[in-house]
Amino acid sequence: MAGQPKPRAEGAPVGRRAVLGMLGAGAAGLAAAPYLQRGWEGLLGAASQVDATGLTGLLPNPGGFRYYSVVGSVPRKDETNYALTVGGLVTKPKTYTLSDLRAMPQTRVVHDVVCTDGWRVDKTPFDGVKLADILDASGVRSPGAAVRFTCFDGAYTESLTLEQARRSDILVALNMQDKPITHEHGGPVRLYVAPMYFYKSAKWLSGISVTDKVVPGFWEERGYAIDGWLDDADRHGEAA
Ligand SMILES: Nc1nc2c(c(=O)[nH]1)N[C@H]1C(S)=C(S)[C@@H](COP(=O)(O)O)O[C@H]1N2
Ligand SMILES: [Mo]
Repeated sequence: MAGQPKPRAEGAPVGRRAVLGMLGAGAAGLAAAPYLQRGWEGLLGAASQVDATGLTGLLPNPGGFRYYSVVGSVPRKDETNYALTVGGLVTKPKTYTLSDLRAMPQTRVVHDVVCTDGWRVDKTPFDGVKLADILDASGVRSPGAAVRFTCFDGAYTESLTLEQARRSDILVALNMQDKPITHEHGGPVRLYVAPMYFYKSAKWLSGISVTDKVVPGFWEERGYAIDGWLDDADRHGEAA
């Protein structure tokens, strides 16, 4: 004879098994939604976006980052196949491999990472090549006034004015927290725009194109501000 399921007392703590079940169901429910499909970070990325309990924050998720992607899967790139193309309104279009970028002078920027969703990671070190150096190497030509970034996820885009792009706290970043940027964080190469909200920092960077005016990026076409300045940013100077 089948026993009656026992009603759970109101306010009783949700068991560990139930929490794991919810996380599993949440991740499975995201099958058609944007998330990364591989690895622990990918699973956390998926779970954290459907987790109303906040309990994914208790799983080992070092440093408090959330993992975002607007597409379901992104090709992996490494030293054998990574390429960054620089073109548009420049005199010398160029393509950089990962080792080309590693051989250039490296700059370190330490700043707080802040997402518009409300999470932040204070004093995060990034290292890489100054975007300004890459623009100088290709020579911006008239009427170049803005920079557009594309990503090898095939969907995300970002943009900056040329004046912003020449700041010394904006990097074509290779390292984050003193380690090569992982695939989940947009590696091997992502943009890091220290004085602005993290949505400006395009992951999986594949292209830099100088344009005559600012072309709104992925989120900016969906309502985000084109200028993503953080509250403490010195808008005309350098790193705050
Ligand atoms: N290609 C790409 N870049 C992106 C995004 C994205 O979905 N795709 N999300 C942006 C947003 S909103 C944030 S907060 C950060 C998240 O970076 P993380 O996944 O390394 O934490 O990446 C930004 N760059
Ligand atoms: Mo974000």
